[in-house]
Amino acid sequence: MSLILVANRAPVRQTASGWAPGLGGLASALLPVLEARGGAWVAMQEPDEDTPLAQPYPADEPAFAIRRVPLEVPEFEAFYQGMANRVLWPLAHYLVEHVEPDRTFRDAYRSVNRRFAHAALDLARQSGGRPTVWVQDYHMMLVPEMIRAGMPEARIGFFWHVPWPASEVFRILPSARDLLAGLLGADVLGFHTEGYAENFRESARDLLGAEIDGETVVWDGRRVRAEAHPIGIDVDHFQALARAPEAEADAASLRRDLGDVQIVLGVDRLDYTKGLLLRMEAYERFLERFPERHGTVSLLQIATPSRTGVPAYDRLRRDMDEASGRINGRFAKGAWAPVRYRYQSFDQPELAAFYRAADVAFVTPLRDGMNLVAHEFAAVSAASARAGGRPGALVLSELTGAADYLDGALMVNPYDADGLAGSLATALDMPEAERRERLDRLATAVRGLDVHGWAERFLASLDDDAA
Ligand code: GDG
Repeated sequence: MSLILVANRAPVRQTASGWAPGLGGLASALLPVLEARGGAWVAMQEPDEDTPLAQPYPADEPAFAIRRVPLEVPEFEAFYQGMANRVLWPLAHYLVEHVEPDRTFRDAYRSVNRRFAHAALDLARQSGGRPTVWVQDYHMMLVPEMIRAGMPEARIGFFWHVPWPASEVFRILPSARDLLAGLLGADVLGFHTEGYAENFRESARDLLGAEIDGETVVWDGRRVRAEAHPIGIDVDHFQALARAPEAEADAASLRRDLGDVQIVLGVDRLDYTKGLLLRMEAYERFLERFPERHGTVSLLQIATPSRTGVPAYDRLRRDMDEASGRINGRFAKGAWAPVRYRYQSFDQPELAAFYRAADVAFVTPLRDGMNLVAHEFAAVSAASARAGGRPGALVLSELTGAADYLDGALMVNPYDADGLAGSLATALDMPEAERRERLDRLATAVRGLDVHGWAERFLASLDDDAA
């Protein structure tokens, strides 16, 4: 059975030696599925992007096709930077002060969603039989209903990668009802946690008057299941990176560079949902409260550039420069820098070396659908500890999806700067036996959520539903 995927981004990237799989979890989860089943992936083409509109992949022995939907500058700005990044993203994360509803955004969102739906329908008609279409994330909320209208017999799945907020928050959106109706064109809707699925069902009940029957939303004569399907990482891939000799050498040289300190690590896209400023404040509080620790610990914060050109992101970049400069200005002494802040991206082997070198991963988003950095750290640190490396400890925000699953982490409230400072001290002092015991539990949890199982389980549920 062939599969048509619809997602904002394509699963491949251009490298010096040709096309290669994308680096994200979505690409690594879904490429093997598409390679096995055949089909197509529909993605956007940004205005300045020079990629083929139709691309068989891989070029030598094509298993599926990539189809791009080209966007003009005004469309890209209103649909992607506007509706997706300035309305839906902050709303899903309860950061209502960042939500900027705008009629132009809403119109562009509908027309771009329609173009994606048309591309998917075109491919579905060519494929013959009863196609399965799997739509991804908050950029594409109207696509399920549009595909259903063009092809009522299609099997349609949708996966929502961010939190689904409480119904009372979702209803703030002027287009809330239209967006819900758009999603309810699907047969199965997947979320990272049962809590998000429940919030979705309540939104459908409160705003559309839908009936709820267990996990099923009954509306407009159709039954739509809203289920938890937690995503994970490609565990074998990360553990292989962890055990590579380069990771060991890079981790050792990083430790030498930072001096004889314990390393607290943050790895995030530079995004206001990740709790970076409050994390810096908490770390400052920690340095105030525990002067005896000066010179013994450094916070290595990697912030990957993201959504540049959106004002809130540009502002956060300036605020983070200011916060890291302030803390170093207050506390640095001799060769010791309390904060090592790097605003840049790294490749995955380099990230694995950071995870391996870290004594504590400080993962404190204000909200996060899942948070894969926590999974990656746990997988790498556990593999490295088994191979004789130092076991790390995970401090994790209880407002992430990952907190539902990652038994073994120290849970924190990311808004509580004093609590964060105290938990950081506890994590740094944690005896080795406890670190190992917690890492074992974390590694088991992360293995159980491996991303390949995620895709298989979701598609199996969709097949069952529409059988
Ligand atoms: C969304 C949801 C949900 C980061 N810096 C670099 C780099 N990364 C990679 C990490 C990780 C990924 O980016 C980030 O994933 P997260 O899950 O932590 O966060 P979002 O990007 O916000 O993802 C989230 C996810 O979708 C999946 O459903 O978990 O809640 O917000 O894989 O390693 N990768 C490379 N260089 C970097 O500098 N190569």
